[in-house]
Amino acid sequence: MRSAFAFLFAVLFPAAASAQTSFPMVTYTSPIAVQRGTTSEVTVTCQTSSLAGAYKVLFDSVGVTAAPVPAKELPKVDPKLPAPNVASVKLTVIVAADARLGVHEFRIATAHGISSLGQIVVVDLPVVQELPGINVPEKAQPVAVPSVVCGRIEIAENVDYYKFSAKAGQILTFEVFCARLQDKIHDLQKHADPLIAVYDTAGKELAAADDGYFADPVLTFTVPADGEYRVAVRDAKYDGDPRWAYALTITDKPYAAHVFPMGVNVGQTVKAFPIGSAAKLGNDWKLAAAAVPGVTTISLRANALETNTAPIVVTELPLFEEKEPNDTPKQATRIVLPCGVNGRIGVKRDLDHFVFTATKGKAIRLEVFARRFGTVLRSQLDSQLDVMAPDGKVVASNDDLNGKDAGLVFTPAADGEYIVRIRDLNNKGGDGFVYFLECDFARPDFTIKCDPSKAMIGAGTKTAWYAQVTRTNGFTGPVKVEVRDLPAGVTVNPLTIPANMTQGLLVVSAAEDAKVDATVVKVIGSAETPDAAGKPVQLVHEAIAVEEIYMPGGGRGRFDAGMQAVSVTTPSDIAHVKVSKNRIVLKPGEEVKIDVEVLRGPGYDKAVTLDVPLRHLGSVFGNPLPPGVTMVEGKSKTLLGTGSVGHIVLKADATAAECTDVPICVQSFVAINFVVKIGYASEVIWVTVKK
Ligand SMILES: [Ca+2]
Ligand SMILES: [Ca+2]
Ligand SMILES: [Ca+2]
Ligand SMILES: [Ca+2]
Repeated sequence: MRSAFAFLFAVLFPAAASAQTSFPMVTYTSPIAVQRGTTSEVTVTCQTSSLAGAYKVLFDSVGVTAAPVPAKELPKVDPKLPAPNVASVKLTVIVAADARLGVHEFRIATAHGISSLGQIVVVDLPVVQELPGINVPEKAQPVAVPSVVCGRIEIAENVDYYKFSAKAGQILTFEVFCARLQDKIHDLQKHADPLIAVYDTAGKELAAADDGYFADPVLTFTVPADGEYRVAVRDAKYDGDPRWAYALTITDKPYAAHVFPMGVNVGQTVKAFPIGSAAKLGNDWKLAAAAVPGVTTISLRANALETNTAPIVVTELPLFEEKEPNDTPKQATRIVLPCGVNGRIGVKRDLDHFVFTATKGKAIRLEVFARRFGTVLRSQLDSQLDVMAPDGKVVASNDDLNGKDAGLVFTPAADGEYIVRIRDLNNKGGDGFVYFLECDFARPDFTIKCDPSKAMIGAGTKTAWYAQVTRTNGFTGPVKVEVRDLPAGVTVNPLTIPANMTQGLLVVSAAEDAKVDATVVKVIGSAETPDAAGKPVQLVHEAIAVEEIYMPGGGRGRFDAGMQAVSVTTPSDIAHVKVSKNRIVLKPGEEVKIDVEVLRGPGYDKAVTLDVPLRHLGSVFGNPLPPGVTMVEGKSKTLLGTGSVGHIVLKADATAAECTDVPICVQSFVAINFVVKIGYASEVIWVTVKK
C-alpha cells in the first residue's frame, strides 16, 4: 500500500510541475461552515497544482460571494515558468442574511486555470473552530449551545471532544456534515464514516449515532439532568485524513430532519409536520413554498420559531395524500392523473397503493422523490415501485431510477383501472420514510449534459465541449444549443444537434485580445415538439455540467454538477491547433486527410496527442462525428510526442447518412498527470456528407 502510494506520488508530482495549465484541485475549506448574515474568513486548500494568483471566486448561488484575501492585483506570472506552489488561499466570504442554508459550491479562478468544485456549508448558527491537540475527553473544548463546530478528523485515531452545558429536559440535535462533502475531492483514497457520541462527565456514553444522512450522523438527545456533557466526533473505524473536514451542529432549536408533506404547490403555505425535535418544540408548523417548481429546501415556521431547512418538492401538479389503510390494492387511495402524491412508508412492511384510470396507449411517467445522494433529498426511504394492470398483473417495476429513487414510464395496454404500489425495498419504514410521487403523462422531452464542466484557455486559444442529449418519451427532434454569460472576448460556434445525433460540439474560443477573467456560464438546449393537438411546444433545459474527477486508481470519474465555467488564462501550453481544412464534404465511402500543426505556448515542450472524440483509456466520453463517419486510426498520426505535426483521416462508410455542416474539431491533449488531461481545440471543421 505504502509503496503504491509512493509510486503514485513520484509519478504525479513531476508531471504536475512541468505543465503550466494544471488546475487547482480543491480538497477542503476550513472552517467548512459559514454563518448566514456574516462576513468571515476561510482557508481553502488544494492539491496537485497551485492557487497562486487566485483573483476571483465563482459561486452559482444567490447570496454567497467571496474574494481572495488580500485582494491582489493580477500576478505577473512568467509564462515560461510553472506557477509558484501555493497550496492554500484565504477567502473573505460574505453570506447574505437570506442565503439558502446548506451546501454551496464554488470555484477559485487563478491566472492559470479554475479550480475543481469546492464546497462550503451555510448555517444559521455561530461557527467555532476546533482547537488543535485535543484528543482526550478531559481536555474537551468548551462550545456554546447552539453552535456549529468546524474541525477535521485529520489523522487516524483522532477523536475530537467538545463539552457543553445543558439543562434537564432540553432536546438537543447534533448533525454532522462530513462524508457528504467528500465525493467531489479529487483522488481521495478513502472517505470518512463519521460517528458521534454523547457522554456525561464520568465518561458514560448516553447516546450515539453513526449513519443518519447517508454516512453522516444525526442525533436527537434529551438531556437527563442539568450539567456538563461531552460530544465526540470520530471515524467509525478510527481512521483519519487531513482532508476530512466536518461541521458539527449542536442545537437546542427546533430541528426538522424531514417534513411531511414533501410535495407542496407553488406559492402555497401549508400545515407541515416535521420529523425531529421540532415536532416536540413547537406546534402549528407551516411552510411557505417557493414561487417556482423544483426540489428545494425550506425552514418550517411556527410563530417566532424557525427550523433548519428540510427538503421539499415544489410542484404545479394537483396534490393527493395517501390515506391509510392502503396496504392492499382493494384499499388503494384514488388519484387522478396528472398529480403529485404525498405519502410515507410509516411502519415496517407498509405498502401504499394508489388507483387511477388510464387510457390505452397513453404513456404514464411515475417518479419518486425521496432520497438521492449528492442532492438535498435525504428521506430514509429506498423506494420500489410496481404498477399493476386491471387484471392484477405487474406490468412495470423499478427500484433505482435516480439515486435510490424509483421511477418508470409505462404504456397501458388497455383502458381501465391501474394500481401503483410504493414500498421500501428492504421492507423498512418509519416517520422519516417520507416521499413525493410524481404521476404524470409521459411527455416528449430531452435532457442535456455538457462535458467537461470548465474551459481554461489563454487568449487566442480554443477548447472543446461535448453537449450530449438524451431524448425521452418519443421526442425525436433537433436540439439547438447556446452558451450564455461567456467572459468578454469568448465565443462558441452555433450548434444544432440534428435529429439523428445525440451529441454535438462546442468550440470555446478566446479572442487574441481577451483579458484574464472567469465566469459561470449556462449551456441551454432548446427544441420544439408538437403537443397532443399538434401545436408546437417549446422545450428549454439548462445543461447539467459533467464534472471530471480524478478517481483513486486512475479512472476518469464523472459526476453531475451545477456549475459550468469558462476562464481566460495566461498563455496556455498549446497556443493554437492549426488544421488544413475547416469544411469537408464526403461522399459515402470516401476518406479525407486533415493535416494538423500544434503551435506550442511559451515554454511548453512536453508530449502532446491528437484526437477527434474525447477518449480516456479506451472509453469514449464524447464523439461529435456524424453517424457513419469515423476517424481511421491506422491512417491518422496522433501520438506527436514532442513533435508538432500530425494528421487525422476521416472516413464516411458506405452507409453514412447525409448531413450538413456538423461541427467537429481536432483536439490536442496535454497530460496533467496520468488521469487528467487538458484539451486544446482547432477551429471548427464543418462536416457534410452528401451522396
Ligand atoms: Ca480533529
Ligand atoms: Ca457514519
Ligand atoms: Ca403509507
Ligand atoms: Ca400503507
